[in-house]
Amino acid sequence: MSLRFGSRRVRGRIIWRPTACSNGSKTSSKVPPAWQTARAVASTPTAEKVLFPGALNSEFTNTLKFLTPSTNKAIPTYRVMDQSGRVLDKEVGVDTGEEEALALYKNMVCLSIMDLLMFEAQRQGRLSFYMVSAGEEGIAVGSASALSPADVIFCQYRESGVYMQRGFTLDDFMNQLFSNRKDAGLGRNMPVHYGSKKLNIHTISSTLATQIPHTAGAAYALKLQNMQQPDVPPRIAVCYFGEGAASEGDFHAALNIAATRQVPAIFICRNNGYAISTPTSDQYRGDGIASRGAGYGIDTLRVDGNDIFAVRRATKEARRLALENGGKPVLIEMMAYRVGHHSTSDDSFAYRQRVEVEDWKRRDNPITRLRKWLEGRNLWDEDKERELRSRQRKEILAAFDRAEKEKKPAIKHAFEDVWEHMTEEQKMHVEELKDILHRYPKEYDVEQHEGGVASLDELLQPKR
Ligand SMILES: Cc1ncc(C[n+]2csc(CCOP(=O)(O)OP(=O)(O)O)c2C)c(N)n1
Ligand SMILES: [Mg+2]
Repeated sequence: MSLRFGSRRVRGRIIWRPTACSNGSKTSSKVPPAWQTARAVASTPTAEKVLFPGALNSEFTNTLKFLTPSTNKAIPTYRVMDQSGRVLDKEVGVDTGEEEALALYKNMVCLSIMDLLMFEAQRQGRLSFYMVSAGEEGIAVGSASALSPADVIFCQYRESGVYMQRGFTLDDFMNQLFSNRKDAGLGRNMPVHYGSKKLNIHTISSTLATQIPHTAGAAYALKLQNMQQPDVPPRIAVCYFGEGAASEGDFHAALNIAATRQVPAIFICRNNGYAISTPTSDQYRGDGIASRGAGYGIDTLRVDGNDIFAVRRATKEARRLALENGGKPVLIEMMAYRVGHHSTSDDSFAYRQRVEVEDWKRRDNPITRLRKWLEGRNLWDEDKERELRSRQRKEILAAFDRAEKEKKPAIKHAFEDVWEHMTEEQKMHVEELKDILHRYPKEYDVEQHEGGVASLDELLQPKR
């Protein structure tokens, strides 16, 4: 059912309001939400509530009592199955078919094997950098499986499972990790900073939290597009970020504007307990990131990130809410301990005990939890597991070899796609680079780059 939007002009501003549903029923009889009426209210002398635009429906009280959040009960964590893979509410069950559950399981296993192999490859000096998602595979794979391929996604960096679930191939991963000529970014980004126009996933940026306001902006654009194209299925924007990134100002600005503009967006926070070496106890004093949603007037849920069925159902429901009445933002905090090091540049045992990590690994894991569920239905066994792992390993290593053998991108790409035409200053830089490469041939192996040094000459030729 799609909503059509009409508009009326109020004091020079256009206010969008729903006129009629496609099934013909009027929606204008509904009581408008408080934020729509806020600018008109005023307090009367006999009022029992503060009818002030800044604090709607606040009752007067003669009790002097500060809010003390530390005494509140913590926000609950939504689960569908327990640690043994048993479904908690048999009547509600899991809204995932057996084939689909098997596909999700295989993707999580593939991701975890790719992570292990790439981490090792970095240690061997064959890759410059890598980041694993160990323990957080269920969040990425599960949430991505609940979205529409047309939805627009912004990731942080620990969400390779989102790419995998959307169809990013092993070759796509490896070409980016090796920065070879087939890398869509032409070698201009660090490894793991994937992007895919085809899959509607924006390229990852190292600068923490910048993706959060980008999502709010994209969701606003989608809101307008959804209004203008009522016959096209509406889309949402989805943002992934860590609880550490939520300490940046960008997070607060983004959630606030998303709420005031009522944009169709899901903000998925992966709370894994650490921002590199900083534990959550040093990051905030409130009840996680979920408690902040209420402050912005945003529908919020906390979810067990080790439970892929809970992740999927929460994301599906969030998507439905995000498109309700023309759009609104939703915040989901997904809890899953970071069992791996932050990145290959980090040794987490310098700031946390080995036993802490081992405890978490033993306690819970999204892959073993789904495996238990599958085994409970005779859909999986040790032989299938061995066969899957051996096949995935071979496929990953084959893609790795192919990517490692590919030529590097042409050197000229380092200067392109910034200005439409080369600037005089850029031309000077190109000449300087050519000179250095010619003077120190033993220092720079330019032949591994497509076209060698000659590709730089193309930049200096006048464009026809
Ligand atoms: C603006 C900015 N500040 C600092 C950093 C360095 N940095 C990279 S990742 C990271 C921690 C982020 O933690 P979190 O958001 O919880 O994600 P996680 O790594 O736990 O998945 C920091 C501080 C950065 N990349 N950008
Ligand atoms: Mg974190």
